This record gives sequence, C-alpha cells and structure tokens, in this order.
Amino acid sequence: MASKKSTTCAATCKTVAPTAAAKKNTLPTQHEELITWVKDFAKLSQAKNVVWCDGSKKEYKEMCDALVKAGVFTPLNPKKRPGSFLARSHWSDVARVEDRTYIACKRQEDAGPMCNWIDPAELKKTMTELYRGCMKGRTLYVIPFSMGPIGSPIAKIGVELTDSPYVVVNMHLMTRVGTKVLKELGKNGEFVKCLHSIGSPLKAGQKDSTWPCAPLEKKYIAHFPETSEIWSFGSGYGGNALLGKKCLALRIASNLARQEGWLAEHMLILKLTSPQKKVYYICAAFPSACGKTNLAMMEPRIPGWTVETVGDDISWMKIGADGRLYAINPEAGFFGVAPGTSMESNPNAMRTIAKNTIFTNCGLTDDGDIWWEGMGVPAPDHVIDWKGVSRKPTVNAKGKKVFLDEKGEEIKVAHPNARFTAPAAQCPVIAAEWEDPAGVPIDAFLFGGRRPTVIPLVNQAKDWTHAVFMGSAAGSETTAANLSAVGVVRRDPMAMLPFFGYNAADYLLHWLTMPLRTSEAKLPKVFFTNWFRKDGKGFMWNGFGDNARVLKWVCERIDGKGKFQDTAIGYLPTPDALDMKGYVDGSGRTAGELKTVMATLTSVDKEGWKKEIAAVAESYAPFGNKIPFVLKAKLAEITAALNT
Ligand code: SAT
Ligand code: MN
Repeated sequence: MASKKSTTCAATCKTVAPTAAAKKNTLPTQHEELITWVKDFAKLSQAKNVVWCDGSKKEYKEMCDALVKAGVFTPLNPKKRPGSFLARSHWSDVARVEDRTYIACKRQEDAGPMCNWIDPAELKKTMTELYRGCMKGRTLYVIPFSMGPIGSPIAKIGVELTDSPYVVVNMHLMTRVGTKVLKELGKNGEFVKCLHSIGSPLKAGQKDSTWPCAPLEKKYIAHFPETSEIWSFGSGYGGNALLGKKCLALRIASNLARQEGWLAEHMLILKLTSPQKKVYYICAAFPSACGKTNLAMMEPRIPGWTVETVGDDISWMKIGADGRLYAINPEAGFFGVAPGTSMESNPNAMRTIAKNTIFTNCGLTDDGDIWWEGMGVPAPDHVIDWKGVSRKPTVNAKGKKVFLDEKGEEIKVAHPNARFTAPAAQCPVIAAEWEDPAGVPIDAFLFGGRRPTVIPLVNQAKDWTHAVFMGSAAGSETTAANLSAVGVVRRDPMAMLPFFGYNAADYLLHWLTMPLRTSEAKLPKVFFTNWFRKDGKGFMWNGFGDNARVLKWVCERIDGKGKFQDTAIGYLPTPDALDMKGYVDGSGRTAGELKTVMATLTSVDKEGWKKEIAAVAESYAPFGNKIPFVLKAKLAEITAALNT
C-alpha cells in the first residue's frame, strides 16, 4: 500500500476482483497501527497492489474462480463434490518444515533445546532482505482473522499479510475472516502481526507457476514471542502458511497463555454423551497425524453413547468463574490428513468433505473426483497423481491394484500428507456449542502417541504432578506430517514438540502451576492412551469407534467409578473393566486370544517400563536444571515402584 491509489485494485489486479472497500477507495479500518504496518510491508515487498479481504462468500467465490483460471485449482465434479477444488503443491513444498521453524527470542535459553533459535535482530535482518521486493508482480492480501468466536474472552485477533490467494481461501475456511474482525479490533485493538510470502516475485511478463515457492534454504517460519509476531517466508503449505494455526494458535499463543495464566494446547475437543444423557467434554493431545480428527468425530461402537465435535486440533483454555477449565476451538475448519480417511476410519470426516472443500495433493479421477490411498474405495483404472502425472494401476503379486512409477517402483497417488480443508460447520456431528464464546468445561485430558510396544491402552494419572509427568513423557512414531524420518519414536511432550513457543521445561512448569490458579479437584482428570500397540498379528486394539470403550472407562473414572488397578505407572483398568460387548477383533483373533491381548494391554511391562523411564530421563537431560524438580522426583518414584 504505497499510496492510496494502489489500495484500489481495480486497475492493476488481474487475478482478483476488488473488494467493496477497495472500490470505494477507502480503507475498511481506522486502526492506525495496522494501516501503517500494511503500508510499510507493501513498500518493502513492492507488492503490485493491496487487497483488504472482507471475508464475504462473494470474495471466496471470486478468489476460487481466479485460482481455477490461473490453473492452481481444478474444480471437482459438481455432482460428486459440489463447491470443491483440488490443488497440487510443488513437490518440494508438501509439509511443515520443522528444521526451518524458529523461536527468535532474545535469550537462547528462553527458547530451550526443543526449539531452533536465532537472535531476533539477526533473523529480522535476514528476513527483511528476503522480503525486500518479494511480492513484485503480486497482490498483497490483508487477512484480518479471529482465532475463536469473534468477541469471545478467550479469542485472539491476528492479521496475515500474504501474496498467496491459496492461503486466503484456506484462511476463509480455517478462521473467521474479514470486516467483522476489523470491527471487533476497533481503532486500537491488539492483534498478532503475521507476515507471509511465498517468496517468489514475478518479473514483468514472466509466466507464473501454479505453486510458486522458495527453495528450502530460503524458507523461514519465524516466531518472535517477545513481540508476538510471525514472519513466514518461502512456503505456501499448511502450517507454514496458514499462520493462524500452528504459528499463532500454538507457538505464539502458548507464550501468551503462560503470561496470562491459561493454556494453548495441541488438543482436540470432543463432547461425549452417555446413555443417561450425562455430558463429558474431553480434550486429547496426540502428535500430528495420530488420529485426532478421527477421535474428535468418532462414531462410538457402543450403543447409547454419542460423540460430537468441538474441535479437532487445538484447544485454548481459561479458568472460569467456577474454577473449572473452559475450552474453545480457536479454528473454524478442519485441515485434515486425507490418506487413510474413509467411511470405515472416519465416516463423519467423509461426510464433512462431501462439498465446499479444498483438497491439496490428492489424486484426481476421470470423473472429476478425488482419490487417495486408504479411502476405502477401489483404486481407479486411471488417475492423475498428486504430481499431475497420469497413472494406470497394475495388479501386484498379492492381487492388489498398485501404481508404479517409470522405474517400476510403487508410488502413492496422493501425497501421504495430502490434506482436506473444510468448514467445521459442515461436520454432521459438530456440537451445538462449538462456537460458544464461553467455551465448554473440560472433564478430562488424554495424552497419547503411536507406540507399538510397552505403553498400555489407557493409564490414569494419580495426581496433577503425575499428569504433567505423563504429558512430558509422551512420545510417538513419526509420520508424514513432518519432514523427519518416518517410523522412529521421538519424544513429543504433550504433543507439542513442533509447536513449543518457549522453553519446554518452562512450559512444564507452567502446567504445574495450574492447581495454584484453581483447586486440583477442579482440573480435568488426566489419562494416557495408546491405540497403536502391536503384536505378531498386527494392531492389538481396533481403535476408531471402539475407542469409545476406553472413553466410557474414562467417564467412569471421572465419576469416581470404574474398575482399576493401582500400579507403579498409574491407575490401569482391570482386564475386565472395559465394556467389550459386541467388540469384534479387527485382526481376527479368537475370544481366547483377545482375552490375552486385553490382559497385556492393561498390565505393566516392567522391563519395558524401566527402559521407557530411562528414555524419559534421557529426554530431560538437555534441559539441565530447568526441568522442574517435582518431575524428576516423579521419575524416581516410578523407578522405585517398578523395582519393588
Ligand atoms: O500443516 S499443519 O501444521 O497445519 C498440520 C499438521 O502438521 O498437523
Ligand atoms: Mn495438529
């Protein structure tokens, strides 16, 4: 926004029609700080023009149409997938880039060993040079957005400046966007400044690619917690670019939460109703791509119980007047992993994405629909894969249709981190209160991870310190949601490893202070779950809708009931404590085998746990004395109990 003239996009904007405000040649806000910040960045980035997003349906439609025209979006068959589009990213820009993600605070010690750190002044210098001229030939979009229902005492406002129309339409679905947010912001309201550029300026006459981005070494996903700023450069994908999600709602918000005495967590929020119509609200923290979306909208396989969704990824919680923790879902949509999502694994997600959905890096079928591995429908006889290559399947030795590349190696039609972006309101089991500005009172926290051995199916913490210990000890096999090696166990405390906005040891200390802010009795009961234990036959627990059996036991424990054993590692269910009526083992185990499996899933593997405890102690080591003493004491206490 170098001049007033350049804010009117009509003359110059080729891709997107001007907003109402731009047409009138007026700005939709009188917030001086915001106006100056936009103006300064427009000057630095040398954007061709500036568009203030109004968040309207018209704007969304016009931008989708423009993306179709530009070849970025392929419209899907309106009869099969109305209002939906497929985008293909550049092959190199397919997931969050954790190695290029930084917490830039003044003292390295405040970022801690789990965050990449660069001095903020140095990083700003480097990135300012990257931003200089980075939007040449492109439009700068100003996206005012609210994380959480507008006006909720738990919500926060951000403004993202971006040169990616793909980001704009995704932000429309994932957050509350536009003029109504500016109204809430008023003339002096606080907002989180979020800068984003794909880092690919266009020279005069240069033909644009469908997914411009910068090479890995120029990508930066930077957070400045001391000034609550986010600077992102070089990537257009997911959490790297949709800055309300992991950057604001977790990394920046976790910092604000510590200062202000609340919690910003990587947790789904679900509402569980018993046959007696008693309602329980449960938050669950699992690492990315560990089935949070599946659990959040699960169809329970025990009669009379229902699950409704409040959120599938992030929970912001404040202590209410009654001393309980109240949670809101700061997001407005789902950005879910597509492969593996099927009518079997998550029917409600499949129903949610039946229309008005943006798919990224999925396969495209001849009838204009999408396809991915694990969709539960046979592989099509012809498909365009996520890289845009036409493929026909061959039948392998096991009689399965597979897709091979030019070298004869098996390939995936959809990228393993292919995603769907869909409005949460479309979820058939969205809870009526999902947008309640007051939030919902939380009864239980679940921690968890993908652990093929040792960790039992469910384990209740004996007290709050034990609960924080459990969260600190979480670990999981890695998945395609990040760029690390897939299939190794990495420690992921509270499922926050990629999302800590400050030293994880200070974060654990913050958790430990929660009983000082209310009474421990009012805090949620805490459990550790593991749906992923394996034996020679495969998974030992069906998961999915059968997880309701575990949730039922959790509810019993909340109510002070439920059969349990007091063990060295926590309260475990007795082998017969879970309601197993109608359970059919997915790997075809006999009733006798199932009994043995349940005994294993509800017992303490002492030798395995000794190794587990040693691994947890090792994970504390890089923090030195910063690890709260009570957690080390808990570690020693469990070790002693395992040895008796
Ligand atoms: O790419 S995102 O960070 O938005 C999703 C995820 O990794 O969980
Ligand atoms: Mn997540």
